[in-house]
Amino acid sequence: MIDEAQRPAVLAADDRNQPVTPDRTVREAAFDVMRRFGLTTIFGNPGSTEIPFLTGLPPDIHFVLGLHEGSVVGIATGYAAARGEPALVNLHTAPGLGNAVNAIANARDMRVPLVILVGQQDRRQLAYEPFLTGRSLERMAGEYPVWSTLPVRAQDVPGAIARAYNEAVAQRGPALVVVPMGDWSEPADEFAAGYPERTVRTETVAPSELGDLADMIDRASSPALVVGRGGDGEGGWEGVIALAERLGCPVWQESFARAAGFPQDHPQFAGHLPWRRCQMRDTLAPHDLVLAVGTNAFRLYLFDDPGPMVHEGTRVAVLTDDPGEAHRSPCALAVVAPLAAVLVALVEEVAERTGAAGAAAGAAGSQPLRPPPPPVPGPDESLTPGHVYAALAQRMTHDTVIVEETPSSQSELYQRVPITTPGGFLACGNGGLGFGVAGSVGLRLGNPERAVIGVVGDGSSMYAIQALWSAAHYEVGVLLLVMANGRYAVMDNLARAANAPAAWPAFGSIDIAGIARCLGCPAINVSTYEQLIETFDEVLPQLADRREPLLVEIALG
Ligand SMILES: Cc1ncc(C[n+]2csc(CCOP(=O)(O)OP(=O)(O)O)c2C)c(N)n1
Ligand SMILES: [Mg+2]
Repeated sequence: MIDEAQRPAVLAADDRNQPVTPDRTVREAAFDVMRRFGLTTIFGNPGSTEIPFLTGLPPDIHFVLGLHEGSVVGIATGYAAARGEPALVNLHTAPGLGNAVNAIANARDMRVPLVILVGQQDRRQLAYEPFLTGRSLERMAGEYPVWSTLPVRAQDVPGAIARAYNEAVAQRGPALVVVPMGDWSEPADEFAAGYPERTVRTETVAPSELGDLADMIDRASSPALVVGRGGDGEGGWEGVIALAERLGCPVWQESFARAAGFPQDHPQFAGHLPWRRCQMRDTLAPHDLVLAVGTNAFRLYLFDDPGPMVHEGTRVAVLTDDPGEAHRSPCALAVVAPLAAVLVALVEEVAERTGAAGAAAGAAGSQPLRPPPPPVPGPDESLTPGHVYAALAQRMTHDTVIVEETPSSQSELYQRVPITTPGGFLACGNGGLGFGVAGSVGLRLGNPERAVIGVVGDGSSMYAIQALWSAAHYEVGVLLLVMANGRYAVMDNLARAANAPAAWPAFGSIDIAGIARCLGCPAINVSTYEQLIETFDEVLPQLADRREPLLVEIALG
């Protein structure tokens, strides 16, 4: 595949064989790299070390302000996920990068590509450690960036940005370039760090490479699939559907889903795999082969059991585009390959199962998944998450994107709101709260045609609440449903399970709709079933066309 982002923006003036004008600066050369790679929107929060870069921007370079760096990177992550290509972030030396580290970690675990420029003091006085010096900024985010550099000299900055783009694409994650502030005004050097004019990334798979996996599948009497992040997207869905239907087998979504890998209204969809090992083992026990597609085998959470993830009679294979996912999976066979292509090839290689075997395998997954809607609450009864999700599922449009960050009612959301289109679900990758609000804003910004609903806990909403200002300012028509139970319910549940009183109080009095309004974001409070239905009926049909955000704070019992 040729990187499409690199095609249209190839400028004759930037041809590397052309002589550069002598007064061209590093900054101008960097802008040309940004144009070439489609990085013309900068998500950032500025400081004095960014003045030389961010003042007097050319008209084709746009800036999106976030009021905290966690929000900046969260918005950029949503934007990049919506567009399927890297987004550009600019952060302010140690304070900015420090505030952004968890969001960077999350982008890495969501496998979303970002190019992150981090400001730094001027090289000419760094030895004196002046105010705002960042120490080893290229290492501050630890192992989370997929690639990180402080260019050897100013003239290498444009090439480093190109390299960061390519590393972010190839390794699917955030790549980081530290840029000392004086570098931008240095003269460019056309023979400094270079990069390929175009990059071809092979996306093909030879059927002969799939013989062992196809044999394993054909020899299995009752195979099953567990799908993850990597299967999301048109190609992935088509491939997984074709494979599942050829095998007539059940398909589970991995636990703590980051993205949906299979249509959740498909008759072979079996639900979300439990994360507890004993439940995982028992769930998968009827299957002599489980193939993890687009994820590792398997995503765990708290350590609850020292035993294996599957019973002795269940073999495991992994098919993923991420070498790390393959290499950490205890399995009989791992295949690392571009997912859409490998699925097309694999479907051709495995025998079609018809009749009893296929039907039986399919039936194993077809337990009743969707509970009936809860009864309408009486006049003195409070709303529950079930009311909200049942009403939402009945009314949201088919291709709505749901962003989930609602810890105590996550499983109820999974049960009641089936995801039926590729790209229709996103959640944070590393368990860190904050992506819910910021990511929803970025997703909608990156795909203004598609309805985006962030379903977030009231506690969760506070971790990146400033993103609402960006949504209002940049006219981002995202809907946020805040599940307001006045506390960290999931933490309270864990404390109860530990049989000990929680150290943390409830926070019932936070007026989240009020905070939203203070940030310029329209907001309403809902506390009755009638208000809920009225709001949904008014807002949901028009959601894809909205040009301003809306936060709905839903009071729950
Ligand atoms: C950045 C960050 N800090 C703390 C946590 C730990 N944590 C996980 S869930 C949770 C509470 C979430 O509360 P809320 O959003 O209100 O959801 P509820 O449990 O009430 O449904 C906390 C604090 C985390 N995951 N991420
Ligand atoms: Mg809560």
